[in-house]
Amino acid sequence: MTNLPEYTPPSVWTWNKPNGGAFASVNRPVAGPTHEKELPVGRHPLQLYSLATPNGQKVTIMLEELLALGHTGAEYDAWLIRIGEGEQFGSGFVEVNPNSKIPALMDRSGATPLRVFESGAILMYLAEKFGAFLPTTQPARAECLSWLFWQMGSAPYLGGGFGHFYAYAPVKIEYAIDRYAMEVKRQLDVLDRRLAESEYLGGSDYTIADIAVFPWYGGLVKGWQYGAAEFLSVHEYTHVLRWADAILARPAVKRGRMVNRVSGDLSSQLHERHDADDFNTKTQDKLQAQS
Ligand SMILES: N[C@@H](CCC(=O)N[C@@H](CS)C(=O)NCC(=O)O)C(=O)O
Repeated sequence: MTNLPEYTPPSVWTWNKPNGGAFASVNRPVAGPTHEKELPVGRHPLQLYSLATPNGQKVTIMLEELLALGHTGAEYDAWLIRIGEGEQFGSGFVEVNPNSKIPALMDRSGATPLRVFESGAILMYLAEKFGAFLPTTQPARAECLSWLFWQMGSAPYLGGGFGHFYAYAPVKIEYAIDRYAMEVKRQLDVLDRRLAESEYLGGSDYTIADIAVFPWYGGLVKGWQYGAAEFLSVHEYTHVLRWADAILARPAVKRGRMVNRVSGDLSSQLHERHDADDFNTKTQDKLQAQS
């Protein structure tokens, strides 16, 4: 081990300097809003405030899947929250998610608007509301929820651990990258063994467990995350790749991945989604050609 930085923690931590990390300008050690800003409200029953990160994609994929099944009550407005610019700290957003992280959902279909935050809670809420993508009988329900909650507990090691230290930290720390690369490879092996014996994570049916895990671990094996495909030898996880390709072939998944996307090919970026036809007319390539 050669490159451990020298640091002796003081007896009490204080926040006195920007740390140089990729998100230093928005990270703070306190919660709550930084500024007054009401959230926009569109015409549909569901109002989503999000960005097409893996956590954001889970919800847009789910909503597009529900619409594809014919659940018109799942029509939604997807508003863009630019987390790099601190929009998650606006007062309106904090009222929907006191944790100031995307995705956040308001269901305005009832007499009283209802908020849901945390992507796993949003997936469960929508699955129960529409009776889809979550088995109602055991043992399938328990298996589906086990993998859903596996994702919620595991992905922070991938994003906040591996991704942060491999791609975003201002210094490459061998100890941190080793620790999280080992854990992420172990997680990929967990998934690979499960998907060797089962078509989908919950069993023979596609469920919210797959919808939650795909944007993170499917994205990793497809080489979309952190430029780390070669470093993590993702080609070894053949069953995860087979599963990721099957999910990616779903039209609703293709649409869900485009919503609130602000990077990549212009034709894949639908900054806001207010109507099913927006996929044909409001992607950035089309909007820029008109202006
Ligand atoms: N456990 C949360 C995690 C949400 C999360 O970490 N969102 C990130 C984007 S992927 C975010 O909003 N970050 C902004 C910030 O940390 O200030 C969930 O699954 O909804």
